[in-house]
Amino acid sequence: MTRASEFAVASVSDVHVGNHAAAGGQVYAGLNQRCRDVVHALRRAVVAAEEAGAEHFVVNGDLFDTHRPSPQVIHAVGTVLSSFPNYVHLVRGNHDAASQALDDDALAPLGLIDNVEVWDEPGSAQVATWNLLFVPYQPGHAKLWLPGALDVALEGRLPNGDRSALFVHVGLRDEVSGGGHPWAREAEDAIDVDLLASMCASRGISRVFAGNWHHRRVFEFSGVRMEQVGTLAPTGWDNAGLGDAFGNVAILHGPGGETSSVQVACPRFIQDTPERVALMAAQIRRRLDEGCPVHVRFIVSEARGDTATAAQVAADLGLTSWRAVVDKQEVRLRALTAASLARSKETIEGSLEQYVATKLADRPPSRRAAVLARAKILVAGEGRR
Ligand SMILES: [Mn+2]
Repeated sequence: MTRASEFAVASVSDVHVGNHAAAGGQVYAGLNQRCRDVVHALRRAVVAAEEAGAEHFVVNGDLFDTHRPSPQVIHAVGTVLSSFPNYVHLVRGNHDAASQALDDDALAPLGLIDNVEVWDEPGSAQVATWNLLFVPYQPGHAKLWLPGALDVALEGRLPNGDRSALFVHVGLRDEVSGGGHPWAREAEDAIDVDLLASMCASRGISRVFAGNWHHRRVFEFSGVRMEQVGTLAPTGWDNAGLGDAFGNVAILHGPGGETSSVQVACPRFIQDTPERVALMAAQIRRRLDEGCPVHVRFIVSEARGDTATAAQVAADLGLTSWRAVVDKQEVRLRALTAASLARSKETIEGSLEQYVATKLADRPPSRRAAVLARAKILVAGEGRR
């Protein structure tokens, strides 16, 4: 692929490298299979960046899943990043950070690598006539702290830098993102895209690449193009799907500011009934062929009698990572029915016994027992009606 660009900046987001327990697979040298798969996705992204001629490779936060990854995990990530021939910028995300203190994060050891810069406070770098602004995660309402952070980042810009691109760890919100859930509307770690656009436009920032929320989205307002880059490696069944929302390497081309996108193979998660998974077979095969590990959780049900179907579909697709779980709805109903049966039986029989014992206190025990037995039959009959 040839491009007319003089330079390029590649960025990825929310890699969440770590030894995730679910579908973790076999551990070797401190990394489980799922962790190795994610490191592999990162390696593909670095190679794609290099092939696109990128001079800078940026991670827009949450490179790691926790602030205390094991030394083996840090080493694996460091090996990949140090293989990039140019500059690497690591913007601190909420998952990377232990506290707001400088160097109190999982990224700090990687900052010791020659070509790697860690941004745990706002700052900038230059490539030709572009200012690259880096703004890490901060707690509190993004709309309150972001303007100040942008101004701090802009303080270091070159006088001849006439255009700016922002790399930040903050969710980009419109009425669709977050599925319109109330939590998304209230989330402090996200900002309304129209508000962000006006903040950027007034500061000469025309391109935004953001981490934090995991589904890729692109917005444009007031000449400001804003990309929620999306997770490079879905973190589990919360990020289920086979589409293009994940595995994205976003590329900014200079000097004009054009953008493009490269998709790399990354782990994929699917959760659905065997019947519906079977309908996705062609798409699943395509992802498997690309090198995506595909993890499937079949939702099976006694009522539908599709437990055997799950095994059949898994075998047909040649899946190596799958399991069947009983439909939560069915489990809940079964549990509720059992609990209410147990409860009503206990309470009704208990109160009958108490009632008979009180009312017939002066009668012989044999008489009380006979009345109680008769009452129980009547109540049970009543219940069966
Ligand atoms: Mn994240």
